[in-house]
Order: sequence, then structure tokens, then C-alpha cells
Amino acid sequence: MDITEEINRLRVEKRAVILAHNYQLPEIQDIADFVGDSLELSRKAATTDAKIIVFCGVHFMAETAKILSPMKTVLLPDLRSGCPLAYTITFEDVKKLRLENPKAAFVCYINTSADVKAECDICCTSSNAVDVVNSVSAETVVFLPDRNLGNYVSKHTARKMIIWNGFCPTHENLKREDVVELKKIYPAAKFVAHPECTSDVLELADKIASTSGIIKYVKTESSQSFIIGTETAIIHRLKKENPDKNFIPASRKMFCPNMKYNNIESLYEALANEQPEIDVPEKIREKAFLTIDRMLKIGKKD
Ligand code: CIZ
Repeated sequence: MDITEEINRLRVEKRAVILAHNYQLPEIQDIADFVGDSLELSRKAATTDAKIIVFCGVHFMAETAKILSPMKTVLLPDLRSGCPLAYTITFEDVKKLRLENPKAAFVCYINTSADVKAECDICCTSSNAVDVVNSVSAETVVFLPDRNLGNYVSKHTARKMIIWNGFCPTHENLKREDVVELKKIYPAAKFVAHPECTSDVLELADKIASTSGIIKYVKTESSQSFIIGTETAIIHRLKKENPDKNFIPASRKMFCPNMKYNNIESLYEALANEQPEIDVPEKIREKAFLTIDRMLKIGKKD
């Protein structure tokens, strides 16, 4: 059996759309209908007439797709692909924080489970976090779960920020010394970093951006070389879209093993068996939808 042919046959037969996050394996990116960030992919899938969404990403991403497309079946090829950052906070933690900070606005990063989103006021992505925080009327904001994105936002807002102490191990694997060394070797290269990196790393960046922001920056910036401060799999897409430019991973340790549980075999199995399915209880989905919708209404996704 040619597995790629089988996937192509099944995706048509079952009216499935295949989504690949920017951090997925190259073969998954190449076979997907769309490659992008989690919100962009979920929004795109919602506009299609697909019956099935296969989300090659991590658990909260498939949940986000379900929140936006409740009538579609959402599949995650491998249930082990969870996000360690999202797992640093539970909805019980948020409820407790609410009691402690009754007047604060609760802003959650997209990297949260559906039930955490349901307990918050407004969602944000790494590209619009500053605008979202500045849009709330409360003087105090509880920002969760990423401490580095939270610290970055706190430098661009007058709001008092209470920041949850969660972090992404893949982004914290990048150390300032790694960047300093690479800048010596490639002095003309621009260093572009994701805001989930630590603040001492971000200080060195020519550009701080989300994965979609990194993709746009590299395309429009005249420089020929870029040191990439995010999960290394994004380099596959960057090379494909910019064959004349040179990309240097800021650290080989910026590798997310959870993202890589999805592979061609598990994608095929998911399509063939329509499993594992990701569901979100309707009451939670409705509340989480509002949290995302409030972000979309402020009009700045990117
Ligand atoms: O929302 C996403 O896709 C994440 C987690 C990161 C980004 O910057 O795109």
C-alpha cells in the first residue's frame, strides 16, 4: 500500500481537511491542505465544507478547531501530542485566581485547554497579546499561562500584570549564549525570536514574532540569513517559501517531541478509523468560543 495515495484517497472520500501546524514534521507539512499557526488553521478549517478536520498539532489546537467548528469531526492523529505549557494550568487554578483577583481581567494565551479558556475573559495569540491586554478596561490583568510572553507584554502596557509561571520547555531550551555564539559566526544574520523565549534571549532579537509573524518577516526582510529562535521544524516551511535565503536554527534543542508524535502513519490511521476524536462539552465550548470571539472582535489577529 502506498500510504500517501491512501491518505489522498481517504481525504477526498471522507471530505477531510488536513491541517499542519508550523512545527510539524516536513512530510506532514507537505501533505497538508493548510500549514500555519493554530488560530489561523482553525479559522480556515471553519470556512471549509469539510466534514472532518485532521489537526496535526497538539491537543489544545484540535480543541480550538472544535470550538470554532462544532459540527465537524475533529481528529488528532496521536493523543500523546499534548502541550506542556498548556498543562501548567487547570480550570481549577483559574477559578482560584478569580477568587483572589475579583476585579482583574483574565487573558489567556491560545496555548490553553478549552476548559481554561472557558474560565477566562479574552484569549490572545503571541502576535496580538499586547493589543488584547491594552483593550481590556480593568486596571489589573491576570495573564496566563506563559511567563515569557507575559513579561514581554508587561513592557508594552500600563496594566498591572499578574503572570502565571508557566513556560514552554522547547523555547526555554534556547540560551542567551547560543545566540551570542551564532551572532559571532553569522554577523549579518537577523535574529528572529518567538516571545515564548526568555527575556535575556529576546533582548538580542532583531524581531520578536509569532510563527506567522516570523514567516512574514523573513519574506519581506532584505537580509539573506536568519537565525531562527523557535521550534526548528518551521525551517522546512521557511526554506520552501524562500529557497534563496539561509536559515540557522538558534539551537538544535528547540525541538518539541510532542509535536512529532503525529507522523504519516498516525495521520493515515486517524483518517481511516476516524479516531482519536477530540470533543469539547457544549457548555465549555460555548464559553470558550466567547473568549476567542472577544479577541477576534478587537480586530487584530496578526
Ligand atoms: O498558536 C500557535 O500556533 C502557537 C502556539 C504559536 C505561534 O506563534 O504561532
